[in-house]
Amino acid sequence: MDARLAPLGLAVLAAIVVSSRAATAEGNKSARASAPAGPLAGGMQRGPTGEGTHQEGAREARRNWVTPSVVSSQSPQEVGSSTELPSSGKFLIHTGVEATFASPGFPDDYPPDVWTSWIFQAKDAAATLHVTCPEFALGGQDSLSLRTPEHGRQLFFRDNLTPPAVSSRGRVVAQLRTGRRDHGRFRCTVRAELIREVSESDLPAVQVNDPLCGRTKHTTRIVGGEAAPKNTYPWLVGVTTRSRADMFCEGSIINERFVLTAAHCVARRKLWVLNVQVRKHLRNRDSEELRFKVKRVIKYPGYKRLQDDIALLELDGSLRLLLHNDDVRVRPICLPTTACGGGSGDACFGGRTAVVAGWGVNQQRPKAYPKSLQRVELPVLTSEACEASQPTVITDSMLCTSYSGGGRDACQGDSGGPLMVDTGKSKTTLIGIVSFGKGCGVPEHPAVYTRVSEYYDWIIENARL
Ligand code: 4AZ
Repeated sequence: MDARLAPLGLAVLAAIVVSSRAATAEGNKSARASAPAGPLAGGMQRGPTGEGTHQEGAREARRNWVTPSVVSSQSPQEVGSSTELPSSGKFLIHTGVEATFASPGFPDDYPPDVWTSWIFQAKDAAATLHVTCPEFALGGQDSLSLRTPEHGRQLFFRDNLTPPAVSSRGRVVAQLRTGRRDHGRFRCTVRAELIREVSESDLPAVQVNDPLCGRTKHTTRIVGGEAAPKNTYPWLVGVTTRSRADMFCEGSIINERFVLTAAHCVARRKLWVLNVQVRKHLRNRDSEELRFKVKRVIKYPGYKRLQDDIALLELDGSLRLLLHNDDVRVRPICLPTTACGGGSGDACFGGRTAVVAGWGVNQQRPKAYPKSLQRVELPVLTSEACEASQPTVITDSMLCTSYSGGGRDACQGDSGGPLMVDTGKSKTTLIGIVSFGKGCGVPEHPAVYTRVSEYYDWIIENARL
């Protein structure tokens, strides 16, 4: 059982790059002209506060070695435009700038016995440095090392499967060390970007029938009852109590704050025990699920037993960030905007094939619950066929499905869940809410749903953000 509430803010640390790349041909040209020329140029000056022993210094001088400690003692050069950097040095990279550093002599091979170093720091302490090396062809045992506070020192050799790359909020120290007989070359870029977390107020509200609605990466069409692939119905939620890992009903996300379900699911429940499970696939504990408390239950005013079986659940939290984060596990479903009015027009969906999905029982006796979300494809009856089939009064605000041979149906535990049709352009629309039926899968007893199209105005009025 897992009744912990996931902190929404943490779950959706959407990142937006606010810097822009400032690489211009002009910038490159002028920087190239001003950069010191030749191998190791710019890397040989040793500052007065240079670290290391006198002996070490002599050896470095002899071999043209520029160790990180040598570079560390230098005062940093500001890099304010995209440029090619000298083959050693200490650099402060301005936000939005992408600079290049390469092995001495690049594009020719470096000479033997090289030790050279670069230290990069972002000018803005909040920026992140990204180093990537699109050209990387070292010789023998030669290595490029990249050191960051986050990941320590990483060594890259000739045989590395992927080219060197690191990102860091702190400084990046790069070192090239080569052998006496080896040769090769590399070219890397270093880029400073300001990454900040998006807050909800930066993003537009997600209203009913938002352009995001009803979209799913998977096709929603199926034949026969079966387990639904993960993320097929990202609007589908579990309606449960805070102490349960599974659910007693389903619901559908319709905007950033509201879930549509059946009134009979929540009519006799205490508000403070209700939970909504988002990103759910497994019926029981699912590590990807997010739970929300429910702030308000709005039952349709006319709700009475089987009549007007529809309710809105207002979540105690917003899905806005999750929805804008392009998380394929969370989406609102589209709602039909045209009332059927009891006729047989397109708006009534008679004869259409719809899909119902839920975690309800696969079998009534003995009761067998599925492990994961199930779905089944069912024909929608015309209003006349629906009315004729039921012993109870069927109103224009209800809708029926019935599979001719029986055996396919919504069942106990599927209540509140969505009956959906494909409305083209890879969109899915909620046409019914699982409400009731006599038994399950009995050919003469269709399943009855609340006809969502007849409640559009009430939904819009009550699911206001
Ligand atoms: C139920 O108890 C239920 N066959 C839902 C749908 C149907 C029957 C029962 C329709 O939640």
